[in-house]
Amino acid sequence: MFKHLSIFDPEIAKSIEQELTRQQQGLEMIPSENFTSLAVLEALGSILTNKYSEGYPGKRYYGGNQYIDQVEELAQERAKKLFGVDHVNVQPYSGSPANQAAIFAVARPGEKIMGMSLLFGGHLTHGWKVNFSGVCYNSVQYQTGPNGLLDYDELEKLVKTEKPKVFFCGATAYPRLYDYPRLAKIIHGVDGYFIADIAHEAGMIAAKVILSPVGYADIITTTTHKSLRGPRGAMIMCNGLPSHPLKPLTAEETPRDNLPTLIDRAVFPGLQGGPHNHQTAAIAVALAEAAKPEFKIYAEQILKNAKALAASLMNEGLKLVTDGTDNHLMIIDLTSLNLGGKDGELALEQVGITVNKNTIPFDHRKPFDPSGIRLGTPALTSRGMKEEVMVEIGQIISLVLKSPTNKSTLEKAREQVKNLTKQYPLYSELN
Ligand code: DSN
Repeated sequence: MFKHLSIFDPEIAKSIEQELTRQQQGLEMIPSENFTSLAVLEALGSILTNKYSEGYPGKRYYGGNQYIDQVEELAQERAKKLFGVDHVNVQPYSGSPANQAAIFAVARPGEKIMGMSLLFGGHLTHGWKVNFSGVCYNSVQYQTGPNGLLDYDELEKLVKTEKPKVFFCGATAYPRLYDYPRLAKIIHGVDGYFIADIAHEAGMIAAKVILSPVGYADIITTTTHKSLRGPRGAMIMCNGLPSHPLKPLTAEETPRDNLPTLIDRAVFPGLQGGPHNHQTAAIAVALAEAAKPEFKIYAEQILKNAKALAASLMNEGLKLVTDGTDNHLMIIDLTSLNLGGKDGELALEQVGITVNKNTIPFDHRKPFDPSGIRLGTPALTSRGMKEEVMVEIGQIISLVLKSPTNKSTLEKAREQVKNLTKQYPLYSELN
């Protein structure tokens, strides 16, 4: 697979080759993972990694950036068109730095931020106590109701009482869609900034198969490597036009009218140094792919597959948090199987199905061995799998979770997984 690497560093080459085989011969069901195209991989592995370019197109602190400017401008323009926003910053190294920059753009350390608790499906960077967002800011966390659903009336009461400067919606483990218009009304009612973190749903939003927060949220953050199917990376989007990103606002310029400038300044020089230009190029390629009609079909199929998988798991008698899904992911509640998430994850891994253990709402177990399993369909859909395969996978998962130590069940399941992966080959060009 590698002409140079296998000679210079056979150990690393071997690990990459082993990981390729693992991806090819298993079912990748972690809902935040996906398989990029070879075009994205080529841009990511390019010589653009060699260049420093602190600043923004046309305003760099280093010489020799004429081609880097072209790349970054293409990425910006493609993202603006795809998501229908006025301004995009494509430089955040990944989702966590993007969220850090989004908060830093509008709130000073010590000010109040609000986000969904990690234990209820929220993200670390939305104010969790050990993360910078919970340590450096005054964080108030919200949670779902006992049924796993957001209770918008309760949320409204909490926002009115707490009056956060920044409110995050978006999660890593919430299987339903968000009511962005209602959230905007609630948060703007207390003059807060509404940040929508669409990392998980970005592909479906880009393809316009689910509601977009554009026009409701003040700031939108996203990673680029989940359902959007690009390289690891992130973007921050908003409306309005930047003045000069590297100069402070004048006394007449209000923050709310200058979000593009504040965001750009928060990313660089606020938090980051030189952008990762190889990553920016790969993001640009992924954005071009996401603008194609085929991508809309892909995004629709992710949702159809998730519905089919959820129905299959429930038909087999498994309990799902919120009893189903509206997006690309679902969480199996293992409580009635008398099985922990850690052992469930391990049993599935043994048969070639990769998922992750996850807390369920009001979980009585510890986060490192919680009561749930989180799984989703973006990566399987990239392999071309459709609803009938999801039904079969749901049956396999159910059998394994019901008999996680039964050797013959596991062997049979491993065979079925192998057969499926042979029918839907992945990255054959790389072998
Ligand atoms: N780690 C990501 C996920 O798995 O959802 C979120 O950042």
